[in-house]
Amino acid sequence: MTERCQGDTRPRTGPRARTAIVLAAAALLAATSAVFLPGTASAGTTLGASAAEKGRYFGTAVAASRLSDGNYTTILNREFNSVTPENEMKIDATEPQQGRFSYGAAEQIVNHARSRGMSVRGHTLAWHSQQPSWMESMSGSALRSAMLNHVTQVATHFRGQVVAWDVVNEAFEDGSSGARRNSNLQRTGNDWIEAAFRAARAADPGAKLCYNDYNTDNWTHAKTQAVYNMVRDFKSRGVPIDCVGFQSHFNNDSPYVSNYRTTLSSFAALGVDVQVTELDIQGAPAATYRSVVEDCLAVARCNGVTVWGIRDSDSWRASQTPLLFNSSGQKKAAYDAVLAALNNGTTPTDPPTTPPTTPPTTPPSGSCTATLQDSTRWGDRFNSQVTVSGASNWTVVVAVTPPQKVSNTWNGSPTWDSSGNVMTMRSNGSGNVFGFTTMANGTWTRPVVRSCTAS
Ligand code: 9MR
Repeated sequence: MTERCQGDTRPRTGPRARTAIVLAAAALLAATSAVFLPGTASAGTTLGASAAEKGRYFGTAVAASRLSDGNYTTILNREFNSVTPENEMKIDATEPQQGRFSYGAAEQIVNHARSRGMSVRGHTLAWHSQQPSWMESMSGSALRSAMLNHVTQVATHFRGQVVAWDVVNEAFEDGSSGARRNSNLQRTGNDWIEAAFRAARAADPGAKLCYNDYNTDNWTHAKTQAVYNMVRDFKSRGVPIDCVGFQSHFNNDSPYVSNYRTTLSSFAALGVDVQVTELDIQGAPAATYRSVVEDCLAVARCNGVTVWGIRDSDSWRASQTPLLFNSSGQKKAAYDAVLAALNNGTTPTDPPTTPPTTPPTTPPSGSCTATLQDSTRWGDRFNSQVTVSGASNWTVVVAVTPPQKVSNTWNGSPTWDSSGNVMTMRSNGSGNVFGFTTMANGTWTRPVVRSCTAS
């Protein structure tokens, strides 16, 4: 089904028109089910575009200091559609002195990402590590207040710009205890984690709020079970948690295990999204990278994968050469495996949903033509693809229906109006086809192309 921004496609009324509408609806169903078939979507050629076609993002950690490295930014801009500041949003970076906030390096990354249509994961608001010295030396109610103020200030500052926050990071012990990590934050009271989530929700109600940790990949491990029990408890008591991040730093001491998919799906079954947030694998074995991506694609609520750096030389574990690009920026075998996994990934089986219901509308004519096409659908979101003809330097305005939200875009540079419902997409040299993912939030109305103008 297509919707064009030129030509009269308004629905007619009356009995003949109703027959036409029934026939059109049947055609829509046929067309919609056709796009569900695995392999019918055109294969993407970059990690971000291929992940987006599966309704996911593919992200990387980014260091602000590397944005001046042309080799680095070329790969970043070409391959990724999500970024996580590697250190620039941590507590020591954003509040180096109590009450004095410093956002410059974080904003550099956020602006780089958002001006290119990439989404941003915020990392991290409350953590026992990388605390500024003033916080390290605090305790009790003063620390609790300082922590909550930090969460509030930082989440408010980046409100609307960060799609998901790692609200709390690494709050559980390693080993078999299943206990909370003994930290200055933990010693302020066991409810510090939920207090942080509530403060984050109040500060940025639109952001997804995640708990993030490492060594939580193996379903049988005590730490995994302890985090699972906390999330189940939070969900049962209405603590505002939306997602769980699995760092997934795999190495010989902490290897990938085949029950990883069980871990992801078990957490998802609690009613949270799951995300692979800091993936790197010692030696970058292609088969293991492929398995991780396949596991994510197999879980409907796994909405993205982030690798912890671009080139091996960018990694916090550079000597383990754990990433997808070598130190010269060339693609490794693991890159090919990930791309293949993204392109061959199957669409998860979700509850059946009804197709979009709005009849096509006639937008004002512009100096180019933009055709919107339905693409893959999931239980909570759907993709649309827009093909532009008549211009190479184009601007297309697309509107979604509240409470829908665009969560992801590819092959264009988007900006939004203040409501967040009207997206202006500009060509960015990636060709004349762009796409986006819409979170349905219960409304399956097809997005509307409002205009196409050439410049
Ligand atoms: O990659 C980060 C490295 O540059 C920092 O020196 C280090 C300091 O703690 O943090 C690294 O990122 C960590 C992330 O924030 C949380 N999970 C573990 C990551 C690797 O240590």
